[in-house]
Amino acid sequence: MDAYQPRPEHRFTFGLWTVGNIGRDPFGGPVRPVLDPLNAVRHLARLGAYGVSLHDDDLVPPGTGASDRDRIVREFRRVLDGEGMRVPMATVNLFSEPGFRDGALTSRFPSVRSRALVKAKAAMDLGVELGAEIFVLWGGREGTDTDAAANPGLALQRYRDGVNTLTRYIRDQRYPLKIALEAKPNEPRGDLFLPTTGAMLAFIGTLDEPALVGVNPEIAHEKMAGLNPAHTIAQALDAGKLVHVDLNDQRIGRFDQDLRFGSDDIKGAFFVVKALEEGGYQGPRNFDAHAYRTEDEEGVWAFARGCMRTYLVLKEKVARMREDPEIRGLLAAVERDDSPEVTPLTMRDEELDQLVVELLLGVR
Ligand code: GCO
Ligand code: MN
Ligand code: MN
Repeated sequence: MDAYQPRPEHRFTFGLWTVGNIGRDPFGGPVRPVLDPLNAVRHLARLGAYGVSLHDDDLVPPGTGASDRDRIVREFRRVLDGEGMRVPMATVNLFSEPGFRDGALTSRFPSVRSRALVKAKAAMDLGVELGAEIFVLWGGREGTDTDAAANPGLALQRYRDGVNTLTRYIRDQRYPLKIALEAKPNEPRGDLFLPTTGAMLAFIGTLDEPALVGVNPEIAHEKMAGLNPAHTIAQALDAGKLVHVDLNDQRIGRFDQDLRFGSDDIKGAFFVVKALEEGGYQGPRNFDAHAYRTEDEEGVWAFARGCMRTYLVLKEKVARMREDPEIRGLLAAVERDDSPEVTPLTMRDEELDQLVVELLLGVR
């Protein structure tokens, strides 16, 4: 059997919006046809995924009436069950509607804030109906393009009120949900509020129900902010707040590329997998990325296979790093901190790093 064949126990999930990405960008329209969510589920099941994640609008197009909504959800559940697929995470699109263009939960207009809460609650209902236990909140429009008319302090109070209302709803409905806050430094706004996972972790401490709220770090977003995603993951785990993770890749200094996991920075991806696997993370390994705009549907499935395979290859490398006698020896020397010396005499980082590089290059 192929050692890198994904299986449901690996808990790989894909956003419906990822494999369903139609290749639109700010300079060009769609290049791929719309992918039916039912086909996405069937295909991903065949590739060995555990499930899918979704925005409310990915499954139920905006403007759908109540009876059509119920029919769509019923049909989706039937196909999920038939394929043995799960929906561990649901989220809400609070960024596409024109009314959200200057913020949703943080909008200066009470009517927009109420609309955002109504939409978020309906997305929670949908998620719970599909078995989700994680509700991601990504505030794509919660930010500014200019600070001339902005009041970032007030915006944060509104953000807090919004999340507090949603945790109250979770309690009232007795939903088994946890909210996972996802940070991003910018795009689509010039600046987004709470731009890093670290900022989100601090914000959680100010909420009414911190126990119901954790984080969903995205690799690309941390890299956009110039940060080390493996360290972010370690911090979230240390805080007991790593509820979910969005895996992808990103070249520093670019727009939000949402590249196939490990396609750019293999060493960075390796340390991300190491942080997750050795840090005891139990949640879904969610891919939030999309195929290059050059690709047709075949390319989309090649992209999805690639994300999972690379994760499994790197997971094996993590195990090999743990077992490698030479690496172990060097690590043991470095990690011995009972030395009476004030400063250790040798670090051995050059040797150790070269061994890791050779492991990743496949010559060890
Ligand atoms: C992005 C975001 C989104 C969110 C998703 C969940 O592309 O910048 O990461 O993909 O993760 O919308 O709310
Ligand atoms: Mn994301
Ligand atoms: Mn992203």
